[in-house]
Formats: sequence, structure tokens, C-alpha cells
Amino acid sequence: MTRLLLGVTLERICKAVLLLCLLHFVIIMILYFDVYAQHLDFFSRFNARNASRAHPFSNSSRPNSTAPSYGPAGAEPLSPSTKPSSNQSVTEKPLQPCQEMPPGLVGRLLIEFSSPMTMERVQRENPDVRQGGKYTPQDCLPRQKVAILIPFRHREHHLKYWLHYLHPILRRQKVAYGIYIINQYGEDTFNRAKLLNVGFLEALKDDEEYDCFIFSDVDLIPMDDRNLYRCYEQPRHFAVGMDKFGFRLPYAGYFGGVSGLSKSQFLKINGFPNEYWGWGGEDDDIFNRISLNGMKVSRPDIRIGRYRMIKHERDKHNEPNPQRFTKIQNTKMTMKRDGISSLQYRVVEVLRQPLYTNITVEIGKPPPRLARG
Ligand code: UD2
Ligand code: MN
Repeated sequence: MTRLLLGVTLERICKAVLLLCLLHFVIIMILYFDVYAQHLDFFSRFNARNASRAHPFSNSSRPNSTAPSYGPAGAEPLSPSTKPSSNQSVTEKPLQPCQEMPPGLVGRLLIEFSSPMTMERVQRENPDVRQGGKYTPQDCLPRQKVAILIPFRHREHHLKYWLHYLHPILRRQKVAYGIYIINQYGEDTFNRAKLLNVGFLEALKDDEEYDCFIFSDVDLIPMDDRNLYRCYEQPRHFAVGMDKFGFRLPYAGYFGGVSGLSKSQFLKINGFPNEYWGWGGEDDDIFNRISLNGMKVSRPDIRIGRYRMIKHERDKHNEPNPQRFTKIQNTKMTMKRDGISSLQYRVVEVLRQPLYTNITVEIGKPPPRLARG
């Protein structure tokens, strides 16, 4: 009898333990999936909470962060836009201009490209981005309206990471923005600068209020959200330190990767050259245009302007342009006739996706002499 009682008690204890184990397992799984879903954002969230409590410039809550330092010369953002915004009606009190250094910034970011990425996931993460990849802060008046232009062909894998990282960063930066993918139609030689010229005109056709244009490679992700994607008193070079260059500027006149010009700065240099087919040189030509027109490139602090580039092989039909060395010697002569004023293209299709606007364009091909070169 005692044995039977003991047996029953033991059985009950075993069941209880089993139940507890099961409960423990379920809780662990829930936590695991939650952290996995947030993945890298986990640390950002923690930092964001600290950052919003502390002074935005304060370093005290983030021992690993670098002190923001915004160079005085040419580093001042353009003055806030005074245009009334449609979101003003959302609250009763008139909205204040967004702070120059928004309080929700988190500083250094952990960027990696090993976790799988899907467009569905990125869409789920960014429910407040409007169709076509547009966003407007709701709690303050954005200082500028920024069109972000990405030259593109066959880099869908990179685009998912770019959207995954950039949308939340831009949101924290309190930018009113639209994302435009300028997709080169066909398989002729790639032409990055010409695509960006197309992007400038097409973005303005979409919304004539854009006053700032940021030109970004699809494979470049900023590692610090204090690198503010907006326009400045002087043309801006954002991608100062890239992992592939050991986080240093490769040479003083380097202007590749990510750059930004206000509408008037862009028009002053007659936009970008249309005649650089294939890889290289176009960024140096743009740098020359800026200097020759009496402007000076501004940059963020080297500790803040850090970037990761998704590793890749050189694409087909974007072989190094053998003409580039000669061409960059002649910017002074060519820039007046070759640029936004001489741009010719045909829009094949405009598709408004949830997280970006895709503009497919036919931009022609290099003249026969270059095609052979
Ligand atoms: C460098 C510069 C880049 C540009 C280029 C020379 C860096 C980080 N970037 O890039 O700004 O000056 O040299 O032209 O140093 N692309 C496509 N599909 C293609 C080819 C290019 O989408 O088939 C786009 C894409 O956005 C890419 C960008 O063009 O990121 C630049 O091309 P790249 O990444 O092959 O060249 P890379 O990394 O040497
Ligand atoms: Mn690249």
C-alpha cells in the first residue's frame, strides 16, 4: 500500500517536473525567437532607451561609442525648411522643427550580412514607410526633403540588406525621405553617374519639393547613425572610412560610395557626367566639378563616417573603364556640355514598391570607340 502511494506520488512529481520542463522550453523558445527577430536591433533598442534618457550628445551611457564631432568648416546642415508639412494637422500644437541632432540616435551600429534577409521581413519591420519608400517624421517638422538615389542592376540581395538597415536609421535621423532605385535596363555597359542624373530628374518629377539628393551605392551601410543623411552648406561626402579601405580615406579627393548635394549644388556643377561607361573615374570627375565650381567637400568625422560594404565580385558589363584616367584630366572642358543639361534617357517602367520606388531606365550604350576600348 505504502509502495503504491509512493509510486503515485513519484508519478505526480515526475509529471510536474515534466510540465515545468515543457513550460521552461516554451518560454525559452518565445524569448529566442523574439531576440532572433530583433537580432541586431536588440542592442540598438537598449541604446535607444539610454540615448533618449540622456543628452543626445552624451557618451556616458555607451562606453563603446565615439564622441560625435562635427567639423566646423562646411559641416553645418542647411537651415531648416520652413515649408508647412501636411502632417501638421495630426497634432493640435504646431510642430517644431526637428532637432539638428535628433535625440533617438544610438551611435555605433553592429552591421553584419550573414543572417538571412527577406523582403517580407524588411516590410514587416517598417510598417510606417509609405508606398514607394517614403517616410515623414510625425513628431517634428523635418529640416529637408531628401531623395535617396541608388544606381542599380542585378543586386537584389544587397538591396534587402540596404533597406533593412537604412530605413530604421533614416527614421531615427528624422529625415523626410523617398528611396529611388535607378535600375539600368538591358545588359549594356553600366553607367553609375548617368543613372544618378536620371534619378535626380525623376525624383523631382515625383515630388518637386526635394531639396537634397543623396547618392548611395546599394552595398554600403553606415556603421553610425550620427552620420546624418541630409545636405550641408557644402557638397557632402559621407563614406569617409570604409572597411575595404581599412576605415581610412583612400585619398584626399575621394568622393565615391555615398555623397549628397543640395538641389542648387547639383545644378551648379551641371549634375554628374554621362560619359563614364563601366567602372571607375566618375566619382573623381564629380569631385573635380565641385572644386572647379568653387565649392569644398565636407565630411563627417572619420570615427562617425564608417561604412561596411557587402563583399562582391566585379559585375559583368561593368569592367574598369580604360578611358577614365584621360577623362578626369578634362573635367574643366567637359563639364559644361556633359551633365544634367545634356542628359538623354527613356523611362521603361516606374514601380512603386512598399519600401522603394523602382525606376527602370534605358540610358543607351557607350559610343563604338569606347565599346571597343
Ligand atoms: C566604387 C565606389 C563607387 C563607384 C565605383 C566606380 C566604393 C565603396 N564605391 O565601388 O561609388 O565610384 O567604385 O564606378 O568605393 N552597380 C549595380 N550593378 C552593377 C554594377 C554596379 O547595381 O552591375 C551599382 C551598385 O549600386 C554598386 C555601385 O553601382 O554598389 C558601384 O559599383 P561596384 O560596387 O561594383 O563598385 P565598387 O564597390 O568598386
Ligand atoms: Mn561595391
